[in-house]
Amino acid sequence: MTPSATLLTVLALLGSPAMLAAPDARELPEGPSRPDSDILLSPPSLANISRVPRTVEVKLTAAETKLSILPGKISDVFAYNGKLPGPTLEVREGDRVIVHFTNDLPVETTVHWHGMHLPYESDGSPFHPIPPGGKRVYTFTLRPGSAGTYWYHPHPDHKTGYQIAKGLYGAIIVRAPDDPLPATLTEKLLILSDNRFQPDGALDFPDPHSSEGLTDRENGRECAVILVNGRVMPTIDIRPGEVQRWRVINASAARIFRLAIPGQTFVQVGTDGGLFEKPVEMNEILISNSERVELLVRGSGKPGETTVLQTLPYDRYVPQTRPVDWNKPRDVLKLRYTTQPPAPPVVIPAMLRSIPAIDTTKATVRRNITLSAGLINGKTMDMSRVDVTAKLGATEIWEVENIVGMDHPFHLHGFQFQLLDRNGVPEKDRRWKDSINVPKHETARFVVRFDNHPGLWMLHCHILDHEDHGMMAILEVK
Ligand SMILES: [Cu+2]
Repeated sequence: MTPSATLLTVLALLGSPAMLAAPDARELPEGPSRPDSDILLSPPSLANISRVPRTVEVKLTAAETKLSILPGKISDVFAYNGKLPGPTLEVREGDRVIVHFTNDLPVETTVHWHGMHLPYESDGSPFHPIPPGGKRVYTFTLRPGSAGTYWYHPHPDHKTGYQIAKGLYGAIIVRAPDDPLPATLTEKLLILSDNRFQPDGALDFPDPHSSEGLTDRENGRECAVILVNGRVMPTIDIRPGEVQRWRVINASAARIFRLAIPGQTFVQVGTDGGLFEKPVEMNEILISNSERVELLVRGSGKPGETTVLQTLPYDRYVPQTRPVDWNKPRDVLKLRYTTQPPAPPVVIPAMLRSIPAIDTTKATVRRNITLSAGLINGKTMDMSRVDVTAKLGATEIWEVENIVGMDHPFHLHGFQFQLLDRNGVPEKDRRWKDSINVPKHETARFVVRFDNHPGLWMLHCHILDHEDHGMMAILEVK
């Protein structure tokens, strides 16, 4: 493609040339009088203690602590290294990662590296619980092409939802040596979640037999207070004309976010397993539980104006337990346009990278995975039962069918896959995914290659209450 063709495509995506802009290479200075208590803060990065080249060695401890989530209130939480969200694991393709994990919680836990292609022993699945006071070393190497946004969270049997709700979740950012997006773009990490509080600030977990508890069991624990990086309604400053790169993670137990900024579009550039081949302009972004998206957000407002990032109504529910206010948009964060002069234009490449197709003609097995109310293929999870056996090296096509009237976000551990079609309608673009929403009464088909890493891998619904009640099965690759 010629350079002018590239530029034209970008203009078509992003609007008029005047609206294309990037910030200065440096972070914008904070004004001395600005109250920054409501500014979106990124979690700190984990410190690398290794001196070996291409090795990232970090220490991670889960422990009870007290933190303020609601302004003026203190909550008893679980936190990684005392932070909520936990510190970000920032690594590069090709790096060897060594995590020295300590469980200082009063309960058993694990750390699952969501979306990572890694050895079975380092997956942090329920097969490798760490008792209170216990330690475990997780090791894995990031393969070429894996740059993207991932996350880590506990995955103990039956207790994942509780431990994530208590505060255990953090981001993983894998960087590429040849990232095609301009390095000058201001990058923001947005870890979306929600929670429920008692008047004194304590986290609220209802009696499972109460009506609220039974609704949580059905819908998943969807909560009224929406959090971004553990804070309520933070502010992102954006310079008029600036283009920011947002990495967004849905870490909530059950809330599906349908993100929109009134009157403007996003340019989506990536998802679970990294960048798309080509940017796609989107009016809104649906991000189900455990999915990630990478977005370019353009500062299209005037100096001094504000707007909001919203989550629009999305009906994932059965009618009986649909929340009364489900059809109301909710504000997620405030976007505030600075009074600086407009940022100079920036060009976004029309082609981001090439994603090699998994060859579907090599598929030797076709499987049907049926999702129903709390069940996968009609069964609840049994740790001593292997549900699906796949040959190491095999290419398989999986058809995941949701036969009930509620959405179920489906996640496969250990292996990124490529979605082929939904309800028989082919996917237009090739993308690496580890989690997909399967809406009520819909079917999604994907191709996956079990190219490496024999072992026992989980496949499950990522509504955490469903998962914890057994909506999970075991794949053995051998
Ligand atoms: Cu489910």
